[in-house]
Amino acid sequence: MRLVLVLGDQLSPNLSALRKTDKAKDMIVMAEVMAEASYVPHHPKKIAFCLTAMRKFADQLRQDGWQVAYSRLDDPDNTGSITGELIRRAAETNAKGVVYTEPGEWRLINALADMPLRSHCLPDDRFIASHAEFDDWAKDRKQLRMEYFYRDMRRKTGLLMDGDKPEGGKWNYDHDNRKPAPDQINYAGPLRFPSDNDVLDLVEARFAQNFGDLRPFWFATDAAQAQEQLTHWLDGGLPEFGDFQDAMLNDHQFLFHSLISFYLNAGLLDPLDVCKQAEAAYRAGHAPLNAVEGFIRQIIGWREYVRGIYFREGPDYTRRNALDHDRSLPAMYWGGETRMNCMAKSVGQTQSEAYAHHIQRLMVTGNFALLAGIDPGEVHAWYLAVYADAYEWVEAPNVIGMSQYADDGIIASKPYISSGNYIHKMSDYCGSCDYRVQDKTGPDACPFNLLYWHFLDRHRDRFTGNPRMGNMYRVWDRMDEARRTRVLSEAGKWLARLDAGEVV
Ligand code: FAD
Ligand code: DLZ
Ligand code: SF4
Repeated sequence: MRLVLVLGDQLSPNLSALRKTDKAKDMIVMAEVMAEASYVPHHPKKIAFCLTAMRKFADQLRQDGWQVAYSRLDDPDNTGSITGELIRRAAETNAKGVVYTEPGEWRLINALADMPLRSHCLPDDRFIASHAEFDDWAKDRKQLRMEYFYRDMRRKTGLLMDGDKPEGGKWNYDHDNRKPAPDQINYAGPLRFPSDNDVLDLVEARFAQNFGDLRPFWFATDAAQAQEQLTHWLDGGLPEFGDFQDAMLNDHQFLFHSLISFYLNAGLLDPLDVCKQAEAAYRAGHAPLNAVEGFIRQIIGWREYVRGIYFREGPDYTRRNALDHDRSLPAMYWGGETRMNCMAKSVGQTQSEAYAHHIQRLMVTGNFALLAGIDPGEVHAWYLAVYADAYEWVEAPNVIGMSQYADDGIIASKPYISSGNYIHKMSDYCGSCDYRVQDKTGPDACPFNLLYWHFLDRHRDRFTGNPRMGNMYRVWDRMDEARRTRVLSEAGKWLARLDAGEVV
């Protein structure tokens, strides 16, 4: 008899470890453990989601005829870690060894490899590209641009292909996207599902100090519910997803986003199947090509690409800090007061929902951290904790690479920075902010306006030769010297007030 480990983000009936073992002989081990629930202070909704979905999946496996040894977080014999639970179960059953599917974090990959039990690690093949395929694509390339990888994934899957040509003649329709928010939103947002109150009580008792609201809990927690959410969104959200993908509104947290990343990453939805359903909506004339191509690109392009980078770059990736940023993460990231409405709104919905959409993560909280020079390791730990879809394989490349440029440009060809103008264009945040987005200097100047130039000035040596940034430096250099001095001095003073813990 062998043990078969199933982790909290491996809740897929077609998991390689389940395919390669025998329900008549082998025994599944699933374990709620403090080590996983506390390696960062996860948002309570994230913990509740994971534990509820694990319990339901264990029930489903039992119904399918598997023997499941399931440890609950409050079981008195619980050793507190995945490896501890495997060792305990092996001693109880005399198992010959452990079979598992590769975890999504180096931390756990290394812990399992060091375990004093015979073990067999199988590839996680719930992705379109294997590690070998990605590495093969990446080798000998000077730049690892997602767009080219994505085209290969389109060819490989046949999604939105017209023979060997891209559907509609172009690979990428982003040009038609990125519109500011519409006046009216005719999509009600994600479905809300009933919660497991035993799990909520457990999480409340143990993780009351963690940042984030546990209740109301509304996530899907099994594959059928996740599919319900997907169908609901394909019907109501997909048609306008492309147009308004980058928009942000005070009163609409979800806009036209799919809210399926939690479910995809936990294994409740299969990425290829999701994309096929989106393509079918396009072929049936229900959704336009720019929306469907944009959505499919996020999944078979970005999602696969960041995974490839995480595994290719190795365990030290999360410690990179190419720009030597060392400011501590300000209290406003943990709900502390701020006069910046865009930050307050993005952090506020993170606190209530364990969710913010891509542009809030990239161009508000991420942009601010980069401009203010916050330690990328602290930024990474924050994102890993507060979002219910965060596992290191997908979170770290997005934060360390795309958002903080801490990997020195492996993912981003230039830093994702902007002044307040971009946020103003894409949202209605500035209208209800204490700062004035039009003001470039002065007591009410938008901090993004000041910090944008401060960032460019302090990293001049590194970025001045970047062809995509030449324009920014030319604009800066054309300003008269007195103005430049004033901007830098006000930015420095603003940062000093931030460091002093003032409400800024
Ligand atoms: P939609 O906007 O509806 O997009 C559809 C799907 O595309 C998502 O569900 C997701 O699976 C995929 N996707 C889109 N963009 C990306 C991307 N850049 N990388 C990987 N997949 C993508 N995504 C996570 O799943 N986990 C994270 O921890 C995470 N951290 C992020 C941190 C930063 C700084 C940034 C900029 C992005 C991060 N993302 C992360 C990517 C993206 O923000 C989320 O996938 C998306 O907001 C999830 O919401 P949704 O399901 O409504 O997505
Ligand atoms: C995120 C998470 C949490 C909160 N709790 C558990 C748990 O108790 N047991 C478990 O098996 N997995 C949990 N997870 C998911 C793991 O952290 C995840 O499998 C690894 O980080 C690898 O991606
Ligand atoms: Fe954010 Fe500046 Fe707009 Fe205020 S004015 S919401 S700080 S971009």
